Amino acid sequence: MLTFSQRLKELAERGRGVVVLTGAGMSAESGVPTFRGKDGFWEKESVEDLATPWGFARDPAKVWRWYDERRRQIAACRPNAGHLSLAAYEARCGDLPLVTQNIDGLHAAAGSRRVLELHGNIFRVRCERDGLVTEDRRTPLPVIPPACSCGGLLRPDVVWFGETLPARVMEEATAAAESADLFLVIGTSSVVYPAAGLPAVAGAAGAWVVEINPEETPLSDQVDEVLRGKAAEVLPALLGGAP
Ligand code: BJW
Repeated sequence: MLTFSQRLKELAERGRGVVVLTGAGMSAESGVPTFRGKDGFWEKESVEDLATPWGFARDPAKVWRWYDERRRQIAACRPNAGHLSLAAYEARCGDLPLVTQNIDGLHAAAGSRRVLELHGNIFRVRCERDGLVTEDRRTPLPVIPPACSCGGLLRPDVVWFGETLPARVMEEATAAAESADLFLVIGTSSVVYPAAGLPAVAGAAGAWVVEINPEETPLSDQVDEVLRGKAAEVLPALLGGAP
């Protein structure tokens, strides 16, 4: 049985200064696999081969086959009750900065309007030669690896290890964390930086920091409150469900 502190209930009810950070666990109940843990990608796949710029330079077709399969899988997924709860809460509050490490687009699909995608989006491609970014939702892609009209190699418009995050998005996420009264950290293992540093930014600026996760993480003993449960169950109970 989940219980919420009085402070959390008041802050959630007030609905001002609420900021959200999500990770792969947010989409787990939609059917999108996570990265770490026993069923996570990194149990069976090599991070170095698939999620680094040097892995892509070595074998773009291998990386693209993996992304093509993930695009196919994600295209079949729908927002879950947690995504829908956040979108409905934003509609009631008027503003809800939603910082996400997820590349699946499910927050926008649920109707969230202020989504800050720290690690890009799997349905965008970027040309390695001219830098042009375009949306491409085709699954499967007709040719692997895909090429730009300029002849350059296309890559997924996502952020791999060793690459910097989009500067403006990171600035906006940091500013949101600094001004938060309530900071909800949902479904992330909190090991990948700089995203994993945002709860500390919010906490240092005075926010009540709450972790929502069925498992313990390195962040668990640094937050003000822990809600041990799944996002699709905890969020409707805390913020209300979708209308
Ligand atoms: C549920 C649930 C349910 C399950 N409900 N919850 C400082 C210190 C140390 C290292 C670094 C540092 N600063 C930078 C680094 C290096 C590196 C890093 O952090 N390394 C650490 C791993 C050690 N960071 C970077 O390289 C970043 N760039 C950067 O910092 O640039 C500056 C720089 C450049 C060069 C040198 C130094 C600095 C870039 C990071 C990019 C991460 N990219 C990926 C792939 C994105 C594209 C794609 O999806 O293909 O992003 S890796 C992967 O991890 C993905 C995720 O967004 C990210 C985080 O994972 P997440 O979301 O936390 O998922 P999981 O699977 O780990 O956890 C799921 C959680 O959900 C679990 O806790 C479950 O319990 C929970 N859960 N079911 C709620 N139903």
